[in-house]
Amino acid sequence: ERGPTLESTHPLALGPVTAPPHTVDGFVKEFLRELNYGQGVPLSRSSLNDQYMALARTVRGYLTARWLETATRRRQSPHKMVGYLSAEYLLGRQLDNALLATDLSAIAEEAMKVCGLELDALRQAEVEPGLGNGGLGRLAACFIDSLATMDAPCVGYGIRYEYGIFKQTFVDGRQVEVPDNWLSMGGPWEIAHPEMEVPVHFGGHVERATADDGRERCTWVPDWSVLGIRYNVMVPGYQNGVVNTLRLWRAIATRAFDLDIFNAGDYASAVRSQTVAENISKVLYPEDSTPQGKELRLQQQYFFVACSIFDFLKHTQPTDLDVRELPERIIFQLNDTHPVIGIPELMRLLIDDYDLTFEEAWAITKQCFAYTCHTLLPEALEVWPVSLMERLLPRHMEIIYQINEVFLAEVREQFPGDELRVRRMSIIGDHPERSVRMAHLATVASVKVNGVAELHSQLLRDKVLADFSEMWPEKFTNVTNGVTPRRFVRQANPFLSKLITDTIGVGWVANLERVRELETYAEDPEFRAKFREVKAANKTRIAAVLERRDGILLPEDHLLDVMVKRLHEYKRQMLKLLHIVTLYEGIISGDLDPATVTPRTVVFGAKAAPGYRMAKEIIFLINSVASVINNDPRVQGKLFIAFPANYNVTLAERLIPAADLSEQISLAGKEASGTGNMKFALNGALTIGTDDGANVEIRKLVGDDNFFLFGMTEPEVADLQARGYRPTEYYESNEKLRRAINLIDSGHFTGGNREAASMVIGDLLYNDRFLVLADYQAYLDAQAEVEAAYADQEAWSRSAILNVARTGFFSSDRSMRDYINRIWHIQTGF
Ligand code: 4GP
Repeated sequence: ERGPTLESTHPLALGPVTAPPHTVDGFVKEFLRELNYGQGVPLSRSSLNDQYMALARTVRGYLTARWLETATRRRQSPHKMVGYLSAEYLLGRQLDNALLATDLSAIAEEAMKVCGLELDALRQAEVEPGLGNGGLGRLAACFIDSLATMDAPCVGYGIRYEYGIFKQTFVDGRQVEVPDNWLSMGGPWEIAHPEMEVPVHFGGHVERATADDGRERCTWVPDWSVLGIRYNVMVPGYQNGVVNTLRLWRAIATRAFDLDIFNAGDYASAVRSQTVAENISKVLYPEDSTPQGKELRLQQQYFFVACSIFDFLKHTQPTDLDVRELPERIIFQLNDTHPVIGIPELMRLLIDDYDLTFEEAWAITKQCFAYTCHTLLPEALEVWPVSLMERLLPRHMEIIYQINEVFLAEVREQFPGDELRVRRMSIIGDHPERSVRMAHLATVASVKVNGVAELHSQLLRDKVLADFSEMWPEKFTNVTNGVTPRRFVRQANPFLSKLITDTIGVGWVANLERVRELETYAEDPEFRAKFREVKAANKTRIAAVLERRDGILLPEDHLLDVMVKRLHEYKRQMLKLLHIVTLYEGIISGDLDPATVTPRTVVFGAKAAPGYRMAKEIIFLINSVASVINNDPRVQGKLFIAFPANYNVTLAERLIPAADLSEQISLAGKEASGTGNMKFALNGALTIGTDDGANVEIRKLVGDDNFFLFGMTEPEVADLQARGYRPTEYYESNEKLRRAINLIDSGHFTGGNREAASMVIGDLLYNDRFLVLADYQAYLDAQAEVEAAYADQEAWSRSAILNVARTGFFSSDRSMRDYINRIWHIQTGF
């Protein structure tokens, strides 16, 4: 970064000061200093929040020294870097991760003891920054963790939402959303730079004039603006001394803007304009996989990419940067279509500010972006009405038209006479209204387009973006998702981590493929016994967490069957619920001898988008079924359902290590990848799953014997739908299914109120877009296999160990290596 140059020759002015000493004494001193001078309280009068803030700041101090070093080193030797553009980062708690990265956990624990405090209590005081919805946001957080661990030059760019993903509560079994004011207690992990403001403009019109050289020049005359304020969050690598940056933008009103109105004497309006500006970074849209096309959302998207690109060009690069060299300096990775407006933004800057021709700018821009798609649902591909785009970003709309013109000329040249194809591929769609198809724009402008699991990438090529892959086959590639082993094994599962380290040494944390060395231990009865002890300890731990957090009393010694993910019809929580109701109905009707039933606790965790009616009805139904089953003495000791509210990263970290069975039961061809599936397997749960997303790769790696596969394949699904799917046929021909559905429909779970489940049941019987009924019997059969397998604990443990040993592939370090080698072509470790 450029900043003022100081003349001082004092050695401390020249470079970063060294980190405080890695000793208990050193840590205590730093901690007390933060408490006294930072929080302004003596230890004896400090609150829990004071102590947490001081502890966080202490750890941040250790990070800062490394952060400055990393930045200095990168500045001295500028190489091509990655700008990871993502509207979401679902970070989870920071403290533990920072302690692990700096190898300070033991020291901090000791130091807190010296101060009469308990590290664990302070850990609990942290509010997790939920700046994301689900898979896509959590993936971004895993990726930046891995990039730091690999010492890769990367800045993550995003939005500093004042309110993250809502807090879910249940009132009479129904989801009620509460705002997530995560910053209310102070944000110790960020460093604000209010002086680094970036102007971002909206609205207005475009003026054109012919310059002396005969070329037309455009000037965008916007009619309102906001400022982007920079917040830096440190992203530590794992015990390698590297700290990268996550740069989040907050919107505030421009001072000039306020002043004009204020001078005109309208104080109220001046304040109102401030509100309009600040709304932009106020709240995360709580949609997952389904964009809802709100104007504020487009404002957010443009706001953060405009800030980020400006920041890169004006602050990260040397002043004499020749923009023609941009492709050697930067690759912007588009995390889904949310940041795609960055493409016309870079074009605009190159043409209007750097005075390049359209052709020159296009040649550069096309080398500076790569696009990751995260979906297969056609309705999830973002489109923006042309009318909105023209009103909010008139210059960008013109540029998009120009890009489209050049692109469609290319299509016509390659496929002469095929106007249908031209219409299909156009960046501008006509139905139901004229709109910009962001996925098309992204594909046209990117060096590479990738899906997030093999099957997903294949379906992108064959279906969603088939015309594009025909035109540019080499543009399409796959990078299978991954998860960070630091957070999701090392931190989340200390018992398993210790067992692994005791067995194969420490190297696995930064080189997860090494867990393969555990494979031979699957045959060792002593190791298996230890492995079971780990699982049991994790179950005890989650029981304590759920009791404290939700007042839920988990039964002991049950098979722990877990389905945690966003609530979506395609993910088929209803299939899981039908299985539960079938077991229950079997027992109470006397058809099923309870003695033959494996005692099972099913844990659900799921938020529904607040506007997603059906998803909210399903949540209500799950809660209704849970309250009846949990209170019915006939199934006591056999069946229990827990649905803790507000599933988040923190809960995931406790729950996943305890699970025996991982539910990954989406309709084949709908789940792009899934990443929860990877976390479960790595923590020794067995998967019951369809041939969908990354399940396919998990099964290939762990082996058929260690995975419960069921359900239709994607081609079978397509075939059934083409033939005409009639769910009632399944209802009529399958007695168990009929009885389960009838029991729900009778009002048994809803206090006799039949209406209460009618929306869900009606949809299952007469629509069932995601073929729940068609896969029901196969799912029951697979669950019977689960029970049989679980009865042999030795064999089960063997399979669970093999799941851990064979899934090292799913480290996000490997995903990052794939991006680096095949998409970004950047160097690490310089
Ligand atoms: C999710 C996909 O649904 C999930 O399959 C995938 O694993 C994840 O992205 C990361 O690639 N999509 C979203 C979203 O979270 O908001 O579209």
